[in-house]
Amino acid sequence: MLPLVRTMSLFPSLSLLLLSVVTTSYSAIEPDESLPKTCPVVTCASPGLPGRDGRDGLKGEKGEPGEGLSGIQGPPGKLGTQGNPGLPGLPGFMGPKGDPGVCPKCDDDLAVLQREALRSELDSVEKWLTFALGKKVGRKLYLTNGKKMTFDRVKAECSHFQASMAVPMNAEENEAILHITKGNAFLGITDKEREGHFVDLTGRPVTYQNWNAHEPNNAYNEEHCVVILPEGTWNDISCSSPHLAVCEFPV
Ligand code: FUC
Ligand code: CA
Repeated sequence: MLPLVRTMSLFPSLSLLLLSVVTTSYSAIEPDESLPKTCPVVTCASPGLPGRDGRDGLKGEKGEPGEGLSGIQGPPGKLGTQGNPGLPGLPGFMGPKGDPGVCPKCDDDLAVLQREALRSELDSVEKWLTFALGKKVGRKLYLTNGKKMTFDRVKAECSHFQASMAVPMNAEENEAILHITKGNAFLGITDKEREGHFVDLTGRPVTYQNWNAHEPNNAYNEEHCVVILPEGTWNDISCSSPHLAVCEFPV
C-alpha cells in the first residue's frame, strides 16, 4: 500500500485515473444485500497526518468535595506569645465582719480601773460591816453570826466564808473578840493531838495564852477545845458542846 500512496502523491493525474476506474467498476456490480454495508470508498480513505494539539480550554469550575474519610486531627500548634494584660476586674463583694481587735494596753487600763473600783467597794463594805457587827484589829476583822454550834461546825462555817476561827495573838485581839461575843465563844485552839499542847488550826503552837485560873484542867479527860469566857479569860472545854461562833477575816 505504501508504494501506491507514494506513487499517487507523485502522480496526481494517475491517482485521478485510478479513482475513476474503480468507481466505474463499482457501478457495474449489482449490490449484494447479503453482504454487510460498508462505508463509501471516499470516507474510508486513508486519514491524513494528525493535526497539531488544540489550544488549552478555559479553566473548569471547582469540583465537589471528595467523599473519602477525613484524616485524624493534627497535633496542637506551638504556644503563641503572651498577650497584653487585660483590664482590671470589678471590685469583689464585701467580706464578713472581722473579730474584735485586741488592745493589751486597753485591757491593762481596764483591769486597773476594775481593780481600783473593786478595792473601793471592798473598803466600803468592810467599813459598814465593822460599824454594824465586827471589830477590826490590825489586819484582822472579827465577826460572829450570833449562833452556838460545835467546834467542827464553827470551823466549817468560817472556812465557808474564806475565814478562819478566831485566834487572839495578843491582848488587844483577845479584847476585840470579847467585845463582839461577850464571851462563851470558841477559839481556834485545840490540844486534840497532844494533851496540854495547844496549837492553832494550822498546827502552830499558840504563843499568846490567857487561861482562867485552874485552867486548862481537861475536866473528865475530854476537854480538848478552848472558849473565851465573859471575863476574857480562857477555859478548856469539850469540843462537842455548843458555843458561839466567831471568825477572823483578813483585811
Ligand atoms: C470547870 C471547867 C470545866 C467546866 C466545868 C463546869 O471545871 O474547867 O471546863 O466548865 O467547870
Ligand atoms: Ca476546863
